[in-house]
Amino acid sequence: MARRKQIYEGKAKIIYEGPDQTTLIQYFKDDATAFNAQKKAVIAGKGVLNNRISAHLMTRLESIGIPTHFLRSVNMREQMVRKVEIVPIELVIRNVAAGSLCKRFGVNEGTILGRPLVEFYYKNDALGDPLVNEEHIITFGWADPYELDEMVAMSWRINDYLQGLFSGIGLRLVDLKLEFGRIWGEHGELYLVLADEISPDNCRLWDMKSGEKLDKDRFRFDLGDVIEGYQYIAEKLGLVPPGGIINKGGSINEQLAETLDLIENELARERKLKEIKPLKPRKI
Ligand code: ADP
Ligand code: AIR
Ligand code: ASP
Repeated sequence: MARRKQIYEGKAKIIYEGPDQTTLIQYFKDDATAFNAQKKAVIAGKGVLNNRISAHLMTRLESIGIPTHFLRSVNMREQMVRKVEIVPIELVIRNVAAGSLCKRFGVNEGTILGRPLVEFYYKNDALGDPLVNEEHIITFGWADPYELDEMVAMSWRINDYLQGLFSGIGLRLVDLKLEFGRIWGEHGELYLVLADEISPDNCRLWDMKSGEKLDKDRFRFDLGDVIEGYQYIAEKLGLVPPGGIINKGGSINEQLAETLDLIENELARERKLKEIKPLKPRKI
């Protein structure tokens, strides 16, 4: 097989060129980082689970009309996505107080927020992804007002839908981080799509009954059983059989992991991949 060109290596994923100019391959690594990469580890099997979870959630979001970059699963660690120009904003939407919100404002962890709280962070590792507001975003040209409105509207829908989806399987969606990207159509029209990933690396999920944390906070705060938390989420979503695909000690049942991707691709084929609803033309 011809060697693929690596375009970028990030903290959790590697991006390779795709089969054509408009696509990329996202490879999900087992690497985990936290606190702006000050804390690092390898969590065996994390990439496989995040690839599966993100493919599934993106597919579900497409089914309710949210345009995403996801095209199809390739293998247990890789998925084909549309190449986008990433909007350099990390949009965080919170339902329950946790993490940096508690630290910054002295709110008790677990406080239910009266309404989902949207925050923006400037995606810049060197600056530690600082919290910013709409004025910063517009003034510095990271996104225009129209794009910002569209991203916020999409985030509310995504959050509402995922909150319902997770509560149906006994999990509380505490918060999640979203990234969006731009694609230009044949006639120069702009499309905004959900990009990157949705996985326990970038959302918080607590068991509704026990309150147990199941996401990357297990790694951030040394709670132990990190992969077990991710696997539990995948199991609840029906993506891995009971007992999971990752055994104690981190060995992956590779055969099982590969066949699971075939199922996801059947789902992807059912979707009309080209159907992205055009946005209104931008005013220049
Ligand atoms: P980081 O860059 O923060 O270390 P990752 O390791 O997850 O993060 O690397 C994936 C990178 O690819 C991220 O910077 C993300 O913004 C970018 N990305 C995600 N989806 C796409 C896409 N469809 N097209 C182009 N870039 C993307
Ligand atoms: N997040 C933010 N930057 C990187 C990530 N992964 C996610 C966290 C959490 C939410 O955004 O995983 O789900 C809010 O994070 P914090 O640290 O601001 O409370
Ligand atoms: N992924 C980011 C980092 O490596 C933030 C985090 O998840 O805590 O620092």
